[in-house]
Amino acid sequence: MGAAAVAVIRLRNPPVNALSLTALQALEDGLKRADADPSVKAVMICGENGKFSAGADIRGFSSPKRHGIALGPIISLIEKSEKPVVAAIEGIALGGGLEVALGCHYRIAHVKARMGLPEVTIGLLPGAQGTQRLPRLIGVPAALDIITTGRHIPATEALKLGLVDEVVEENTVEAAIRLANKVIGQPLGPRRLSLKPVPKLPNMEAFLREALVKVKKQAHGCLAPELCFQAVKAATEQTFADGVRKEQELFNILLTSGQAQALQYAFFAERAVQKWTTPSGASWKSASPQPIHKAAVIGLGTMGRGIVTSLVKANIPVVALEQNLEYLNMGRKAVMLLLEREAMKMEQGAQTLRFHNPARLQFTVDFDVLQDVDLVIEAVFENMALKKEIFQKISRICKPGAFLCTNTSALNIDEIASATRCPQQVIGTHFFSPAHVMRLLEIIYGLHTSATAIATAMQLAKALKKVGVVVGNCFGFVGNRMMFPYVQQAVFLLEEGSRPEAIDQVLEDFGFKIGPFRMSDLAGLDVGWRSRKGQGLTGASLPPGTPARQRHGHRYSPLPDLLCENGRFGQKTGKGWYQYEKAGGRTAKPDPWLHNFLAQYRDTHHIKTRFIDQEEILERCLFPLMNEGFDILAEGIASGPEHLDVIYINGYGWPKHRGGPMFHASTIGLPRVLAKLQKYSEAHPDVPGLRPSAFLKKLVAMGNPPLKDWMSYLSRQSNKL
Ligand code: 3H9
Repeated sequence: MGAAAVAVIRLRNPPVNALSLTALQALEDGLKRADADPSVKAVMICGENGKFSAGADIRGFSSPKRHGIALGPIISLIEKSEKPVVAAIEGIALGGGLEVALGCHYRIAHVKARMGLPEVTIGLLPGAQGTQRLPRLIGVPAALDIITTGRHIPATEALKLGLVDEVVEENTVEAAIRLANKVIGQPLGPRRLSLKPVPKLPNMEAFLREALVKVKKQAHGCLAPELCFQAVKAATEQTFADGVRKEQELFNILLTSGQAQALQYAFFAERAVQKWTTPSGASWKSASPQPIHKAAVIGLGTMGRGIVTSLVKANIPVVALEQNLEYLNMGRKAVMLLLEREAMKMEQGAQTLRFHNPARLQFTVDFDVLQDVDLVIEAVFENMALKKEIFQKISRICKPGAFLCTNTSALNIDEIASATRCPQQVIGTHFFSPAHVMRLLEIIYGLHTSATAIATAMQLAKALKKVGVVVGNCFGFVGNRMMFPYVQQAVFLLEEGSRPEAIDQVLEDFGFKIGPFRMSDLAGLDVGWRSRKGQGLTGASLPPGTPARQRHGHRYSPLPDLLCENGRFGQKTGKGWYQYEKAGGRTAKPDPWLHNFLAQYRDTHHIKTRFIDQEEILERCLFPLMNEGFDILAEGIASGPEHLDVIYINGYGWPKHRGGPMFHASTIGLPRVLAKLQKYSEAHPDVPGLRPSAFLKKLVAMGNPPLKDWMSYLSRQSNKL
């Protein structure tokens, strides 16, 4: 605390000044001392290290000695102070941090500061009176938006909304002290938000009704947004004190809902995967990334276009290369369109100029232009021979030390690297479509990939505002490998009597943004068909006499192949597992043709149709996906269950409030997952994906340990070998 008329209280708990029990205690002590000291005429609260505060300590919510709830009374204490209290917001003021600032009588923010109430994203609501103060300060529509989305508000927007009183470009703390000195002696009543009425709207009821519909629609089964809504609604109907009681009641429901645990697990999982390691001992600790001053993308199909857009948005100069002028011009047009759309979404429309700067985005058909780039991302279609040809070429042309990345969803990184003179520079970077939107980047190291290449790819992910997850090299890597048995089961369920719309509905009710059949129609059935033809599972290379529903002694469903033979490729042809209004249409409608086709198919193959209930649909689809995950962990393809979960949440539309497939398995309980897999496997002995993983069995035998301990059982096992 300073000796002058203005007492300074500095929140200090590195790295983000989270409001731990100790930090809260220090805040309370500081306030009481300032109050008791007659020489103190005003108080200024700021954060250490250029950050106000990231809010309550999230780890505290899962500890048995939960303390977060104590923040509310401290904020009341701030507001009740007879001496003016000014918040100096630098860096971030999030969650409980912003709630502290809302308790202050004045708020000054640095122009680069960001504010928000992101509790909803970790399954909670602002539980320190924020749902009652914010609507009083900025009105119900803006408060509802901030609280139900959790988005971060830049200081300039905060000023427009009236969330802060002033924005400064220079020293925020000094400006706050100046303001504190200025307001000494002025009446504080009008500055106490709890005493203000919530600004009225002419049509409040109708507004709230519509807002609720919107909030529910976007929640996909997540509870927190709706309860955030209820808390704000309470502010419009009740006194401040009653509203606070309602807020606490709703907060406690969320805290014990299970969804908050899942979302908080996902928050920490996303951070844990940044600390990557490989079985050979390479790790984030010892490896340093190389700077990427210039990158190149080869192939301007759907993936390449998205990747170029992503690089330009990250302000990395890019060379975009195609095999001929016709494809180049098509690619250029598409990229420009994407960039214009992105520029419109961004704050400053002027960004467009930067996108069009030819020195930063160059289109070419000349491989020699790649001589000076630091990193190349090859994004041609999935064909090993073509990829090898390209890698051989670029390893000759690019400067030594350039990183050679391949965007593949399944192909062997080592085989691609074998075509080069520098396999240590080769790495897989699996983007997800649309690549400028989807957050996941699966980063695949091969046998020879250097630790520097991995660190550089991780750094690239960060620059592109994506989550990089480092995984080993196997067919389909982590994401698609776990997806195969899921999709396979969905099709088997159709054979046995279900319908695409029934299966999609169950998985969408579970929380997936889109069910497997709608997804397949969107992605195009022809993609998998081409791959299966390549693998000799269907088409001309299938040996004569192969049974229709069996391959290599295992159950196989030819249904997707038959749909393709009928020209049903999904949305692009207007027909797939569903029918659409036209080719390229997006509204899926159940198709009587398909139902009829399925009935005939079952007759032909003497399959007795049976009713399949929701529980079986869910378990048959999800349990084999998790089962594959246990195999992946046992093989060392990923270094922990968090990796699989981060991949599924960010790349496959897995509902975040269910924490990811491995977290979900842990909440169901591994003994139950195992028992169900055993049951289904006995009923379908010809389906290897249903056979329980040895690692899953081991974990059950070891007494179903918590997820954070799973990997220790694996290392003990391998140590013994
Ligand atoms: C709340 O406030 C409830 C209230 O309403 C009151 C209820 C009564 N707690 O992300 P980073 C750690 S709920 C504990 O890598 P960045 C993080 O794990 C809270 N730890 O950096 C990491 O640790 P490590 C509402 C936290 O610069 C390190 O700090 N607030 C917390 O990319 C650095 O983090 C939120 O939801 C925390 N609150 O991003 C804000 N925050 O180094 C959550 C961070 O060991 N936080 N850590 O891996 C964020 O959104 C980002 O961390 C932030 C910084 C934007 C702050």
